[in-house]
Amino acid sequence: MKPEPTPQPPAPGVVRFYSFRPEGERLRDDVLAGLALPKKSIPPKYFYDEQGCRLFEAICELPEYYLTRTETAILRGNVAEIAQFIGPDAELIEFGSGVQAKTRILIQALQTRLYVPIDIAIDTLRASSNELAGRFPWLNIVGISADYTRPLALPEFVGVPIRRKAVFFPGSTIGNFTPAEALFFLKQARKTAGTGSVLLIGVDLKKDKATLDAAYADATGVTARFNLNLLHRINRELGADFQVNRFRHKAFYDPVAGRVEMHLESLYSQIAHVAGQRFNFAPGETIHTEISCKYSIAEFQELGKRAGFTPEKVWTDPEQLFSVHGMVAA
Ligand code: AVI
Repeated sequence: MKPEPTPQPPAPGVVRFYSFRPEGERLRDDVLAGLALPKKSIPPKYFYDEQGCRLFEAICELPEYYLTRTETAILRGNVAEIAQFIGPDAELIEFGSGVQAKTRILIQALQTRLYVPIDIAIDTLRASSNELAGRFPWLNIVGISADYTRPLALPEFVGVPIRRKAVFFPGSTIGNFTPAEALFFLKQARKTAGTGSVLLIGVDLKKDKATLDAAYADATGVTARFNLNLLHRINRELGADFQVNRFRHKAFYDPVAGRVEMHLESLYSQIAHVAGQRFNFAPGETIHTEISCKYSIAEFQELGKRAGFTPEKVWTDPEQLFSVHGMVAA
């Protein structure tokens, strides 16, 4: 679907929103289809209701979850070079914008005039866009509430001088796709942004199992609450009757596959009803809720090339925990 062309973005300080949520989000269909599979699974995009967004923000502050603070430090420490790589007068498009904390670093350095955040979680999108509008009075913001895992045509804007589009996809959210889905997503992003546009993307690096296991199963149980909140959400929104305390959070790094897997494990033999359908669970049976793929720098550059990008820059931290890639759409 293509939104109505917008001849003028809103005046700076005013946030305009488009919402594609009704078409984009299909919780009921996806949950029923996922639970009917021989290996039950639910897409991770459904973690992010209001409570899920709050829990994810809490995860980002955890000592074990090194991803957020490391990526933020990489962006801060290299911001001048990153701004040079992106160039002046870029339209900044952000996929999965969330709380937009890292974006502030870029907007400040680039003096961005047009920012287009895209996120499925409309409440977070609204709150953080309004906050950003107050912070950067010169900034035009057009928020788009949409499922960006599906093809999306962005509105074209006139009235703000734009030399190129810059797609920002931080947080290693790309890791929540399988490599095949990631390739598809990158091809889409390349098409959306067009030839000559740039991609700035945060990618978590492969590392030892102990660090990754701890990052996804923290000592205080915040990640467990984040995972289990999915069942609460399904109970609330689909009138389901999951007994949430009869499931447990399970997360582990598989070094062969190069990915973390997150599951909800049934502790007993039990039954749950969702939207009038009945689902049986054996003890130890799991609902697979997320993958978080980890890449070496070379592996991710290869993926970028296959999607039509030329890898130009990579910024990392001294411990080589995380990478930020700068690529140009060929
Ligand atoms: C959003 N995404 C990149 C997070 C990750 O690390 O895969 C989601 C997450 N799941 C558990 N902890 C964090």
